[in-house]
Amino acid sequence: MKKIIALTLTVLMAVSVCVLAGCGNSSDSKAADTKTESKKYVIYSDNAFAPFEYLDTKTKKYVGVDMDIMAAVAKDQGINYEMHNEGFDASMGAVQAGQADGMIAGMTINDERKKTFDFSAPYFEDGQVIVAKKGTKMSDLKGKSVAVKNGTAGKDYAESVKDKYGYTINYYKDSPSMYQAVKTGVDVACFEDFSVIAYSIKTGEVKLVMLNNKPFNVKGYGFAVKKGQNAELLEKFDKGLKNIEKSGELKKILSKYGY
Ligand code: ASN
Repeated sequence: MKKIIALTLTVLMAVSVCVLAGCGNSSDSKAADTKTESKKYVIYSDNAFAPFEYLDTKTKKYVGVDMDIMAAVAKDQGINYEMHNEGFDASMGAVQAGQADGMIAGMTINDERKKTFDFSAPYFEDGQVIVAKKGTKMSDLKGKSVAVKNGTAGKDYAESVKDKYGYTINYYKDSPSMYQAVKTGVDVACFEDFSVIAYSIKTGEVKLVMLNNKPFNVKGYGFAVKKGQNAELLEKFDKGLKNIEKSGELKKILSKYGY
């Protein structure tokens, strides 16, 4: 009996070591496999951030400005890649953990992020706005809670002016969860990138209004890799971006989504 227990324990330990070490064909090993010539880069993105990346319910594929830019740059530079739309905070985590080689997710380039990421040249500019139900005033935020999305520039901004407006903060994993919290009255307002909420308001997807029409903290959006890693990929992205800017393709992509 003792022997059986010992054997079972040995097998279980071997299995868990294998799981921890990523034996077999785990996708984690893909990003680490940098040596091969035809390397397939693993790129992460947000999953509900229209018009930059969102699920096309008809084709069941992720579409949007970022998806098109990545495809166009990859075509121009011969970059072999696979896209994982896992959410914004998850993308930043995957890049930092080395599970992803890069991310394109309407990502705001700022000094804080430059400590841990290297960015491409900017391909778009945007800042944040406060979004609430029609009729809400800024003074209504006092003593209430607001919604932010984990890891975002909107979250950072909300935290920085929290005391000025006197609200508490609830954290959500994606933009639709934030909007829902505001619609149902769990939170009085949320913080979102101007172009993104403007797009969803225009399409009728979100029936909320902006409390400020001029976005705060307007900055560029860039493609990102982990600081000091994947310099070759970043260089290719920048070259490709320049080429699609010159050829007019970037303009075409942006105008396809209303810009
Ligand atoms: N602009 C947002 C940020 O950089 C990106 C996002 O929410 N997908 O924080």
